Amino acid sequence: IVSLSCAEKKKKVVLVFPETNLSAENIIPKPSKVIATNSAFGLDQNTVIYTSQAFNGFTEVGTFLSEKIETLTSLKVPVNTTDLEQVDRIIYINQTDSLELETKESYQLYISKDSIIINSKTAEGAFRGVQTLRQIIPEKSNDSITDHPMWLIPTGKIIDSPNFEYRGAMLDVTRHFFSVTDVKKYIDVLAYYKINKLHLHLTDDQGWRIEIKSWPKLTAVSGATEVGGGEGGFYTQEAYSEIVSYASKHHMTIIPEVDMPGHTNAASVAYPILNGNGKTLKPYTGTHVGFSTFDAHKDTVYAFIDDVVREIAALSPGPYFHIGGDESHVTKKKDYILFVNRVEKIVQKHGKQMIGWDEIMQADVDSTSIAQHWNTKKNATKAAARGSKIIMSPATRAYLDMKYDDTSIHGLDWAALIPVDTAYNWSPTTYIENLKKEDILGVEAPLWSETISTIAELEYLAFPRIIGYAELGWTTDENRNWDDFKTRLANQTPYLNRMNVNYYPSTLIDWK
Ligand code: TNX
Repeated sequence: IVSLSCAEKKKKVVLVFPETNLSAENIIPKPSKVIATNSAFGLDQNTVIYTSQAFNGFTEVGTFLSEKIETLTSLKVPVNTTDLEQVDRIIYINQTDSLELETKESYQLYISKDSIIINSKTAEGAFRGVQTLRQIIPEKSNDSITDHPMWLIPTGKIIDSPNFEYRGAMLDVTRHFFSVTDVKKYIDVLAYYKINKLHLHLTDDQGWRIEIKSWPKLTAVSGATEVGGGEGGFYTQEAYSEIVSYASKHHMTIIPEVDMPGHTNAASVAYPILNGNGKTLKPYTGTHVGFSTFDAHKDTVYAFIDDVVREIAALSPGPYFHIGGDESHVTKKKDYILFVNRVEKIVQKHGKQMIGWDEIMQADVDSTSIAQHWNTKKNATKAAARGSKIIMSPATRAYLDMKYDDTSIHGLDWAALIPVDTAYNWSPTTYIENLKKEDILGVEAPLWSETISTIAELEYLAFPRIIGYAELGWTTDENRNWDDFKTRLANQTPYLNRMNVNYYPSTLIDWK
C-alpha cells in the first residue's frame, strides 16, 4: 500500500512480546472462527490507520476507530496520513469483494505483529470488524516493552459473519420519554455488540413523541403526557433526524413505529375525529392497554396516516416502517383487517416495507411485509406460510421489560420472570416449531417503559440481557454456549463501567 519508513527498523529495535491467546479473548458476539497465533500487535504512538478511500464510508469507519482508540488510550492515531516519518505499524481497513465474505456485514480480521487488516465488502462489514477489534484492545497499556506505552493486541485471524441480518433493540419512548442524549448513549453500547436495528416505539395511548408538521397538535397536545403524570416530551423532526444520523454513523437503522389502530388514545385526544371507540377522550397516564382504536371507516383517518407515514418516511432512510397493530381489542376483527390492508398500501406507497406485531397476520398482508412475533405462535406460522419474514421477540424470552426475578426493582412480570440465563438460552431458529431458518429475519429485544423513566433505569433492565440477545442474533446456535458466554459477559465490566452503564449485577454472573 505504502512504503513505510519504519522508525523501529531504523533504530533496529526488536520488540519482545509476552505470549497472547486471541481464542481466549472475551469477544461478544462470539465470532464464527478464531485462530490464535500467540504474539502481539503493539498499538502505540507510531500506529496509523489507512482505509480504502475510493469506497463509500471506509474512511469514516477509520475515523470512528481512531476516535474510540483515543477515548480508551489517549493515543491520536492518524487516518490516511501522508506523513510516514514515525510509522511502525498500520491498521488497514480494506474493501474487497472476496468470495469468502458471505454477507455485506461479514469481515475478516488479520492481526500480525506489524499490521492489522480488516477485510470487508462494505463499510458496514468494516464497522462490525472494528467492534471486534475494539473488544480486544486491552484496557491497560504495557509499559515494559519499549520506552513508551503500548497496548498489546493478540495476533491471529478472525473470520466472522452474522447468523441473522436483523439484530435489534426496541425502545418505548411513549410510556416515558427518553431524550436524544439517552438514545445516543444506548446506541453507543448497542453498536459495540453489533446490534444493527433500533426500533423506536414513537406513539401510544399515553403520548405522541414525533413532530408531524401537517398535524401539529399531535405533539403540541399529546407530547406533554406520559405514564404517571410526568411531563412527557417529543422529538422535533430535527431531533429525530439527529438520532437517525447518529445511528447511521453506527451502521444502525432506525425503525420508526406508529402504533395503530389500537394504542392510539394520544392521537385521538389531539384530533378527536380519528377516534373509533365512541367514548369521550381524556389524556391517559395509566398502564392499561387495548381500550383505544382509530375509526377504520373514515377517509380522514387514512388521509391522516398518509401524512404521518409520508413525513416520517422522508426522515427515515431505512427500508422499514412499523405500524404496530398489537392489542387492538376494541377494533372489530373485520375492521382491523380492512385497516391493516389499507395501511400496508400507504406504507408501500411511501417506499417502505411494513413491519407489524404478529396480529397483523390476521389481515391479507403481502409477502414483503414482516411479522414481529411477540405473543401468538400461530400468527408467526401464518406469516411463514405466506412467505413473510418473522422477527423473533417472544415476550417470555426477549422482553427487556420483564423482571429478572422477584427482587427486581423495575419491570413487569405478566409474560415471565427472565433471568440472564433464560434470556440467553433459547434459539430464535427453533423457538417456534416448523419454521425454517430462512423464515426468520432476526431477533429483537423490546424495552417497554411503563416502569422506567431514566437512562439508569433503562440500563438496569436492558443490561446485561441485551448483550445476550446481540449474541443470539449474530452467532449460530452451534457456536453458542451459556457457560462460555457467562465468562465473556463477566469480562464486559471494564467496558460497561467505562461507559457508565448501570447494568443489573445478576448473581448468576461472576462479575470481574
Ligand atoms: C404488551 S407487546 C404490549 C405493550 C406493553 C407491553 C408491556 C406489545 C406488542 N404490546 O403495549 O407495553 O405488553 O410488557
